[in-house]
Amino acid sequence: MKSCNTFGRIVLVLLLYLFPLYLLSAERIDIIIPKPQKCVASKGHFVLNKQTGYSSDSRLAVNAIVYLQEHLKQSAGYRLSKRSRSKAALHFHYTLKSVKKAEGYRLIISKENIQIEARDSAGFFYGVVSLLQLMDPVIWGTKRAKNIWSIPSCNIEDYPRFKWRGLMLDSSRNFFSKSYVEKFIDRMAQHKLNRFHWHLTDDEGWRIEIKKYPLLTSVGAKRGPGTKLPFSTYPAMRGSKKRVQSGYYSQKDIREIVTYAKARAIEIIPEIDMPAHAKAALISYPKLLKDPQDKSRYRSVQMVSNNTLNPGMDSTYVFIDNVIAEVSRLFPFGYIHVGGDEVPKGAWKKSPAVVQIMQKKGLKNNQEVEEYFFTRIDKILEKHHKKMVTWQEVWKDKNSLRDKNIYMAWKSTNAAKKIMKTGNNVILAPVEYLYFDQQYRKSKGEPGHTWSTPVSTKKTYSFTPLHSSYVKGIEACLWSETLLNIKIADYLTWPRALALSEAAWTEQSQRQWKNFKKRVSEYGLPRLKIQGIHYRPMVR
Ligand code: TNX
Repeated sequence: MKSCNTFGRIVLVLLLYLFPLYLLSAERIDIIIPKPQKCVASKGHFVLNKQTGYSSDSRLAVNAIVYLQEHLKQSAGYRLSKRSRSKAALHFHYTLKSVKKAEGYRLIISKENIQIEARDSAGFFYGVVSLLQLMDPVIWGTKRAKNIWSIPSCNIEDYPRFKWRGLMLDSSRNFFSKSYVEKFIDRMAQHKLNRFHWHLTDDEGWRIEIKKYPLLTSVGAKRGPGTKLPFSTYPAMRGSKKRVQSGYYSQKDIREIVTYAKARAIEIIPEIDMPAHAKAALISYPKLLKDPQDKSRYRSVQMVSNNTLNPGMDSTYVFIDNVIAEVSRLFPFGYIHVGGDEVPKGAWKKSPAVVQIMQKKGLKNNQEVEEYFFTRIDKILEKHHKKMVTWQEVWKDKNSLRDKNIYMAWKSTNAAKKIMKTGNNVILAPVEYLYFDQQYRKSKGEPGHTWSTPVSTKKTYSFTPLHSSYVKGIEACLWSETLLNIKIADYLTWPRALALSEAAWTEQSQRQWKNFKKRVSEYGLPRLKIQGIHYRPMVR
């Protein structure tokens, strides 16, 4: 008994002594963005070349394999061939045992082989994304770069902190080509962002083809001289008044973009903004959406006049129902964003149709009219088997909207807290951390909006999301009033989106600005550079 005790003590002392040594030898690999939850380096490298074969035991790995092969094809000039498990060095393995969380993966790289384990398609995809990040950054380029790739040995166990890791692009204020939208999506995927919120309609342009209402795009997607949409803000703030800002996505374009995103583990949330921010729709179909007797005159915060759909007329709801029917068929994801932000104060005040509905339904003020409007919109979405995402303005203390809906808290964290208190779900998108349309720092030379505080990369990185089951995730917004070209769009997005990705993916305890900053300058920016992204060079 006594000797056993002594033996035990010796083992304990040895363990205590060896443990720190083990930690020292197991050096971390600080390359990947967003930082994995657990990543331990081991000795040596795996050498990937033309002869390397792969094996897979799951259909769920298909997107991941295609993505890897596309990058190899471009940068190495070959694809890996499929082999039996015993003859392959790169294995894709489905497991519920060692990977416990949705979208999680294990990536084990040794001198002899590489194993990527996951339980779903996103997990396999993220395993490949991490693998690619561990390779020479030229793997992200489009040019043939090298034949042999040396990948450091390591053991990674990873999963996302939030289920919703979003980035919004406003295609209305300034239009972005299909090819830019795809690039935008691909860059999101490279950093494990998984919700592309696509702001498709606003005062300045309707950008999605709706077969039932062709004027939405033949009229509502054209802005500038010679068109019906000459706004105070056209073609966009600070832009030339001579430029015509036109463009929309055909349904074919959209189907292709949805497929493109799906292959990269990204869901798209289309936004049809209503009842305000709807000037383009109103100009295209005034008879359906405007009360002809309405004498109200008002301007939005962005100074656009009379931009709100009339909530007192049945034709408004028929229109929305038909639009949502087409939108629902195009976008398979379970949520549609229906806006709800910034209804101007004076809207509908003098509309007889609204007065009538107020009397009929016992609605006391504009607020209650808005509530009535969204109750009907919620029913329309339910009919089309979709849940609703809206801006925070739609939330009310007591409302009859479905519990599964999600509110985007953009004004402040306090707003999010209030919403959560009533048992409702939120996405955190606070302007002072996550509005990528704001300047990085206050300066005349910096592009971007100035109406809020500047949002430096460091500020975005410092965002500490609330911890609650009602917080479904976080999202950054790239509004496009000042985005006159794609260089500005790139600049305002990167490197802030790197900080976003880590705030959304990595557990708080693993995050540290200094470490992030080092990773960004050593690896993050070179990866953006090789892709020709016009990022902001200073990481501050
Ligand atoms: C507010 S945030 C808006 C947008 C503008 C943005 C400019 C929100 C829900 N609405 O319409 O583009 O500010 O920063």
